[in-house]
Amino acid sequence: MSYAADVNVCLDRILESTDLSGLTKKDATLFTKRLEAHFPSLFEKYTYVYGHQYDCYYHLQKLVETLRDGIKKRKPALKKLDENRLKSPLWYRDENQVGLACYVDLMGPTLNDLHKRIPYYKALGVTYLHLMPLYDAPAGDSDGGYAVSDYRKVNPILGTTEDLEKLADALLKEGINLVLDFVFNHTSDEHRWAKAALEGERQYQNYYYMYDDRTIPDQYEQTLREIFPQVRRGSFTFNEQMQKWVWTTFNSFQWDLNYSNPEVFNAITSEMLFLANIGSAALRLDALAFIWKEMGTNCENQEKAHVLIQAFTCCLEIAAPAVVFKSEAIVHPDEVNKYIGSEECKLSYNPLLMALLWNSLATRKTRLLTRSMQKSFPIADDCTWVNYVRCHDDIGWTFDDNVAQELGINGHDHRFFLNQFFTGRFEGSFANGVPFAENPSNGDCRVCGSLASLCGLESALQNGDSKGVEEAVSRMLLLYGITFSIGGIPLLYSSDEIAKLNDYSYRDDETKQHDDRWVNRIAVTPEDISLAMGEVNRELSQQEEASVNVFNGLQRMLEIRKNNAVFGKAKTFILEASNQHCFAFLRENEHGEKLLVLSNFSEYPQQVDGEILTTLGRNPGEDLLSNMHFKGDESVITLRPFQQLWIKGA
Ligand code: OTU
Repeated sequence: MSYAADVNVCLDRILESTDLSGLTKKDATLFTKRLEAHFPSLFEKYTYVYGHQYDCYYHLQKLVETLRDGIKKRKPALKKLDENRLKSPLWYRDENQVGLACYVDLMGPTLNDLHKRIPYYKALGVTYLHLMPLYDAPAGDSDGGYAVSDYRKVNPILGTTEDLEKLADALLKEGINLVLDFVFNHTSDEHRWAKAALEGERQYQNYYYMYDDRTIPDQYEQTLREIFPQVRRGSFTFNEQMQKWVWTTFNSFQWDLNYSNPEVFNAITSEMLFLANIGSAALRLDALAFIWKEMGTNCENQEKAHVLIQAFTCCLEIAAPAVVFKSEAIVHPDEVNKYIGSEECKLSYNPLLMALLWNSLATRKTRLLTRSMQKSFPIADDCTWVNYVRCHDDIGWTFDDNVAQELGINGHDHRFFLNQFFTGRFEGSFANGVPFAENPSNGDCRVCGSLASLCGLESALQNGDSKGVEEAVSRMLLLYGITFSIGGIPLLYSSDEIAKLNDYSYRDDETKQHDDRWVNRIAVTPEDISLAMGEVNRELSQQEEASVNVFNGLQRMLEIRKNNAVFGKAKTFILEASNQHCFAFLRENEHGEKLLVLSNFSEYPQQVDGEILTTLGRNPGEDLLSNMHFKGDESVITLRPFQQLWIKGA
């Protein structure tokens, strides 16, 4: 019997014994149709990972029931959205898209308060709102919400699940998509599965990785990387109550889920569909690189991690096709790209661009940025980057050492330099960053800090250096300007859009002081918002003025982006700028529209050979940012310090 026939027989059998009587006739038809289309692929992935287990088909049957329940609970409005998205699936490549990531408590403080912030989101043109993890979590330290105790319950401090659904509806009416975290590599040690495990229930102990002694943990640890070495060495935590070692890649209270157990896959799928059914347009796959463990490897980016994510994608396609995955793989660039694809994650953070934008600010050079983007920026046409400059985490220097080597840069030494530079230890540095996760064994570290503080605003204000303030503002606009124009969804990180400085108050908070990432998790108050929206009529301080200038600058650029299709579905070609301080790329869409972006990363004027204008064809047009016109016969183009040009072909 052929393989295809096998799958069909399997589906027929499953359907025979699946009760669809709880579904409306329409839903039952829809469900069967979608299963016919996507079950073969789901079957292939699922049996690839679990096929050797005697009860694989039992779990597959259960999974189909979970998907059925997902469809059953999906609201009519979301089913309508499914239909529309299936008709025009590439919404995320639109020039209209602008993202914002924020913490509910730091901008609310509750979900209900966020309704009042919608005008602010609209002023920035936000269409994609990522609310940082808002689920029930342990009191005190919960890794900023990334230790989830209940996926179906909103943290009571922030509101209720009904509040969240109401907000999702209100946002959708304003054309803003809600994006939620799917923290599926681990749960908190207070999740009901963990609690049952603590009570000694074998079934739930098998939801996690648990060992009676150090034999196996020691073997694994020979090849594992330590993620938070400043708080806890190694990747396992001894639990007194169970007398077992538990796998905890991150903090001791975050227990890694055991995906070699199909029951875990099914259970978490049910949680995932709950989040999809709240009305989220995209799910951020937190720490997805870690979900599969393989002895003798670093247990990151394993093949079966990919297969599992593909299986989850099949589940979405069957039960909630409007929802797409966003990959959060902050790993080697080649590995980042492997998560991107229509069968896996349609969206992905772009950590390489992020890290190298900072690198170019520090070195004033663009060779590594140019070479790396030439190699890694191209991805499938039906997928997109989410381009960001800062986020709630630290900055890790995730460039490819081989690419650096080709340019004569030693990766290890260069990372050391970048850490020194951004923590302000390097003489002449403008940055006020804070070291994070310093590894006592090898001296490795990463860097935290707000956009403004890392761009030099903090030190310039302290020194009363107005030129420094101006430069800091220009740096911020330069970095964001590239994320707005290079191709993908630009993602603002809330509080950076108004250039807020590092917030050191976490050092007085016992639950936060050990985790320096809190320095860049900063409140945006109603006063900040009034200031940004131009509602404050008094003389502004130097800092307030910088804040307004950044906000206005970003707003203007985003407006231009929205009004020019070439920022949306268009190819990106990374060019050689003929000046080591400048970065250049060309966008071109299927209608022949072109845009040439030129950026100067140094504090001195720089010239680029006018030849580059020929990439725009015969009639180079005007710079959309300054309205300066180009004839095309210019022998050089001069850029002011930190200037960026968006030259649109005529
Ligand atoms: C993510 O980051 C979150 O963004 C963090 O805030 C969480 O603490 C963590 O997961 C655990 O939930 O190690 O330093 O891609 O770089 O997933 C941040 C690999 C992290 C990791 C990333 C992780």
